[in-house]
Amino acid sequence: MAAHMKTTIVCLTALVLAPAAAPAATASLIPQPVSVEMRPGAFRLQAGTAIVAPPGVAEARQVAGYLASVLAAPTGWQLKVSESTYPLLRRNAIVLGLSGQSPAPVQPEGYELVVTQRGVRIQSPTPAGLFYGVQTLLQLLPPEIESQTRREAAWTVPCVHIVDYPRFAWRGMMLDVSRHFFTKEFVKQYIDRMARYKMNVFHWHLTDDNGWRIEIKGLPQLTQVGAWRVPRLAKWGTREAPREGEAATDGGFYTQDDIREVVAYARQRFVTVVPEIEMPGHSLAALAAYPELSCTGGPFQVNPGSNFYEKVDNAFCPGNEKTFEFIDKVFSEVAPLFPSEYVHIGGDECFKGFWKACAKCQRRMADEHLSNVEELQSYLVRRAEKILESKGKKLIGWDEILEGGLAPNAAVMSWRGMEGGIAAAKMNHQVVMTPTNFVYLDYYQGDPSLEPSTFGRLLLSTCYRFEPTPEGVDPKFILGGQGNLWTESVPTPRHAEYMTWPRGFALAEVFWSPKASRNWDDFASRVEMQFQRLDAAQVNYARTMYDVTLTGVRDVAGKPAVRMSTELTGCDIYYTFDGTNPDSFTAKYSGEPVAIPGDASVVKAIAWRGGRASGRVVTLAARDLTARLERQ
Ligand code: TNX
Repeated sequence: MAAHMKTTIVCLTALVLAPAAAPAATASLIPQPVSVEMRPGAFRLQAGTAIVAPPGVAEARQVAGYLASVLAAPTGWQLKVSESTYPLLRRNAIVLGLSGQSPAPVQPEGYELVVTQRGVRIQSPTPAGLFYGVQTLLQLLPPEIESQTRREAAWTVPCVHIVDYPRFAWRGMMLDVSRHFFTKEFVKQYIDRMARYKMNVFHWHLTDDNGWRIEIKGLPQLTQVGAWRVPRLAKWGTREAPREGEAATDGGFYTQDDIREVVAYARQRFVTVVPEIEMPGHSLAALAAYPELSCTGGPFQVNPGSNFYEKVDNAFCPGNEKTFEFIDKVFSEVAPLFPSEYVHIGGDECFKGFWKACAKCQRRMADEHLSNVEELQSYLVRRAEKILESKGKKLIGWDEILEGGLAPNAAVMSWRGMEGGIAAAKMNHQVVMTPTNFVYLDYYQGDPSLEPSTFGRLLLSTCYRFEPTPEGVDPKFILGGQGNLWTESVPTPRHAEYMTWPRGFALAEVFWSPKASRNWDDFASRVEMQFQRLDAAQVNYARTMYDVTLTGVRDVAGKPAVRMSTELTGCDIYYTFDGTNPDSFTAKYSGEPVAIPGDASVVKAIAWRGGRASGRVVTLAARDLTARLERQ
């Protein structure tokens, strides 16, 4: 690689030494590229700028078309796309080149981007690499480039030489469309946004207790019944169960044409769509449609977010052959819809209590010499693997699939920490790391008193510390990682965006950039620049990194006290205990926990940065803080 790069640099020296105009600007890119060398001057995009694709490669031509269409909305220019071989730069053109034609980094998905005052060149061994080079180029243009409508801006790109390639092959985002349904239009927007940060796997959680979302033509009840539930708004888990005769009006599903449309859209952005069909647990919606596949026989209703777990049977019966006929039918239709080599079968949190009391399950366990219900789940997963393999697919599942013995070729998605992933990798199985404490995008990202109700806690800075490759494991088994957006408490597209960004930025950088280049302060300042882009794109995001976090502690005398912290460095924190709003004239936090005065009913705090209020006032009842303290 090093020698190869040297040749590249020598070849390009003549180009990059274009006459100096302005001093070298800085770039604010996410994910941070492997190497960025800023040069003086800038390239000015104009109505007459040409986009040149290498001849005869449909996917590369399509990348050129993608670039032209993104640029068209904000600039109002329809840049011409042509095919031609240009070994080096062409004046006033953005030239995309596939290597073989000229030097470029050899990593698949890698690219080299050269911007001079004369023109832009992106080269890569693959069309995917060209696409990533295009993303970097877009981020070098002003934020207005993200706008869907015509904007006035100086469309310039600073001169730069970038060499870049990803750290991990699996750079995923998961969206749960069962707990709340999201339209195909939103799903496409979600995929477009993740692709802009060079993520490449969209894990589509299509089925669960609260809705079956994919049309299966041979099993029409799955969507006629399983896609709909009674409408509810209350906090998830506390919702009223369906009333007798109440109409199930809330929900939706994707037709197979919708699925093909989304898959094609993702493919144009080099994103692989991995479908998840949950089994044996988390299957109440399917059982509402086909109750004969359960141990108890039903009838069942699609769950609207009420508390039912362990009280209502929500697992397929592995003692019943009909279950396997069902799985075969579903996969026969699912497999050809998705080009992905993997199909996700879920496998998590299966309550097996009903299996213990089921005669068919007991018979199956005796016949197959299975000594416990975990092995019975493994029996089902192994058969699911065989079915998938007969349709040309590999199986991936949540780490519970390890419990009764791992299916021979299964890949494991580790969510209950990293342990499942470590165990699987040690058995030479492929692993995707998605531990709750680093990647669960449904968790609180700021103080719960300021945020819409959910559970857990995952700060942006914690996401950024995620390290997918554990010590003592051969890295070749770690495919990569993934952010998971579960949607029990995410009812709308705007809120899905709010939960995803900026934590998705942190994960994008963890999955793509060299481990050694991670730098929180630098990342945080790049996040601020990306906010301008999200504003221009009208994508929602959370500004929680500007807020104060309050933690209940005990001071040296054992009295209740409060610790105040911010994720951003360079902040001052101001607070009050008398109910008035804090600002830079009230008490300043020294860094040491402050004792809570005995008669104070409320603590309020705000961070200041650069002479201004940085975020929101956090207000907590003193007794809530003490309660938090008791829980710790
Ligand atoms: C656990 S992660 C689940 C999901 C929930 C999520 C909420 C996993 C495989 N199972 O069903 O939505 O927690 O954070």
